[in-house]
Amino acid sequence: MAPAATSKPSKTAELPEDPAGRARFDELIAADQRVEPTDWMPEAYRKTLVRQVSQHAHSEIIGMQPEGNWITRAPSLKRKAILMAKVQDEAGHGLYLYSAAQTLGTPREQMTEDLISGKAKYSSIFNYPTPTWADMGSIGWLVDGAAICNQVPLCRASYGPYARAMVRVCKEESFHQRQGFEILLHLSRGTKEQREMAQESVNRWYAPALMMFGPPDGDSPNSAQSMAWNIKRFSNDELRQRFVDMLVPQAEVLGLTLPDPDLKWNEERGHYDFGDLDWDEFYEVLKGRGPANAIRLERRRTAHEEGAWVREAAAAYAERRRVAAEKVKAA
Ligand code: FAQ
Repeated sequence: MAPAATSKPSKTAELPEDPAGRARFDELIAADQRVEPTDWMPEAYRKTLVRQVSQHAHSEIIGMQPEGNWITRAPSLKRKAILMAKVQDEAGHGLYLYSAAQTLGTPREQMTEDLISGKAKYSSIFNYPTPTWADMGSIGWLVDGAAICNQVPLCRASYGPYARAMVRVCKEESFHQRQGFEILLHLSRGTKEQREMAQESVNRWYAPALMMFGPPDGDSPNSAQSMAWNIKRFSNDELRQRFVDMLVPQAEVLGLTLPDPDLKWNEERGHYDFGDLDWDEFYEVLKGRGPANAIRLERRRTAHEEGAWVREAAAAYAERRRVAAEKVKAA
């Protein structure tokens, strides 16, 4: 079908090469400075950012579900209030990130459509179920912990709106990680059943949390270019190693075991060695065949449909204000 006569060209359509803009972009990257939305940027840079930032936003939004599942069942009023605040924070992170992605010219509606149609990716970790309260501890300690490791370097990402969003997100994730650690500490110092519940949960979340950093460097098609553009500052394996090194002493404080028989200090490397991960499982989850992929997407679709009236009401209100403001101007 021919496009409607009124349809505007997409803002993301290929921009013509601009030699002066290109030179300025190269200078900014070489000087490790920030690229801003009004700067000329290569289409491939824009596309990479839209890909990463929108996936990141989707992860925050889908990431509300595994914990949202426990809000009505939290073991005390205090725990419930903390969990609600945490889940709301994740919604906020999603919104900052969608806003950052929108500055690259991709409409929010498009990103939402890509998510609910199953076209877009979001973090593999949110396709695992949360059958026990201890999972709230593991998500905070391991999932937010991995998110912080990954995101602190992103505060220095070359694209300004993404980097600035990350600063606030990291502050909040840091609180999230501590509350998860505290839940596990409480359980591990509790009854035998509580200790067992904490250990069983860590056993399930440990390997998927390590996979959050993405495939091994040799199988990571995007890393080299993203690092050359100062979007990523460390490779997937470097960050994974940093995370494992951080977890081991924390697990000792918790009195819990990390489920990896190959985990051992390597004096020569000055790092912990750790066992291979099941990358077949990772790719299955990416293909939509993880334990909770279908449930997560179905829930998101339903929430989107049920929220249609809110979007319509907000748009109608904005239109009313616009008309009123125009009347005042004309008077
Ligand atoms: N899950 O070439 P690479 C959070 C894909 S937020 C799914 O290495 P790249 C907060 C990747 O997209 C967690 N897909 O890719 C929270 C690519 O596919 P594509 C989210 C993955 O971009 C806590 C392909 O594999 N954080 O947890 C994953 O250089 C608690 C090849 O990979 C971010 O998004 C994965 N784990 O590096 C919320 C951080 N890994 O796109 C609620 C920002 C890789 O070519 C509760 N993102 N893939 O089709 C990044 O740092 C990067 O994008 C990586 C992947 C490191 C995730």
